[in-house]
Amino acid sequence: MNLSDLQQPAWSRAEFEARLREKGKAYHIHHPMNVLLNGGGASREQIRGWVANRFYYQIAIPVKDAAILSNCPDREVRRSWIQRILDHDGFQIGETRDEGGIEAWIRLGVAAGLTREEILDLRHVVPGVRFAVDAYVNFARRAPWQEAVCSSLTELFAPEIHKQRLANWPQHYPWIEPTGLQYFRNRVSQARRDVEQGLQVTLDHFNTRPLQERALQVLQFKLDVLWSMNDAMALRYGVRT
Ligand code: AHQ
Repeated sequence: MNLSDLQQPAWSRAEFEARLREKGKAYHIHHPMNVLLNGGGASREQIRGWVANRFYYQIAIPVKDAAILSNCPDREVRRSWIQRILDHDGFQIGETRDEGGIEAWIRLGVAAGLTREEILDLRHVVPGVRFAVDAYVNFARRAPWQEAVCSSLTELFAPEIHKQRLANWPQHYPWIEPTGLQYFRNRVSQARRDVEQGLQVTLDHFNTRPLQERALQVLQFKLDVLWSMNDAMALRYGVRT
């Protein structure tokens, strides 16, 4: 950002949203690791390694979202945002029980041939995945809550990646028990709902040109978190990048 940017008028909401969406070009759907996975070329070891490493990201999400809640003084925002923690951790409210996304991810791992124990004890998580995920959680703890909300907008691009898995994995990886893909089915609609709220908060809060430029930087940081996770997994599991 240079001096002239600081004096520029803010982009319209539509222009600002378009620039956020334009960053989808750097989404990890384009990473060679995901291209291999969704193209059907992954080995059992590569699939299992990806699931076991991504588990560390999945268990970090509710911790990250709780950090945002703890920094957010706005009850209306918290009332919606708290749903994300329930989605991942699951809940029992009266007669209504939901196992949650973390449990669904463990079932994905078991469906792919991992044991519950080796998923939960994180033995397969490589340092680069751990550091990228920890950077995301620590960002959410210390950044202004609106910036942490903005960083979740990589999910603008997530429905597509989940739909790709649902479309391609059953034919490419028939050895994965199909019920294991339930997590992806759940996320298509949950991501859409989550992104609606995240986008409105972002478009409302980042309302000057310098703030809008900052929002793009924050989204790029999170895109880099996802990309770095895939770099570390590709290195460990022999995927050429
Ligand atoms: O399963 C994913 C998920 O629950 C979330 C929450 C959200 C956030 O708060 O940052 N991002 C996210 C993502 C999930 N799955 C990833 C994938 O490729 O399966 C995509 C990821 C994202 O786009 O940030």
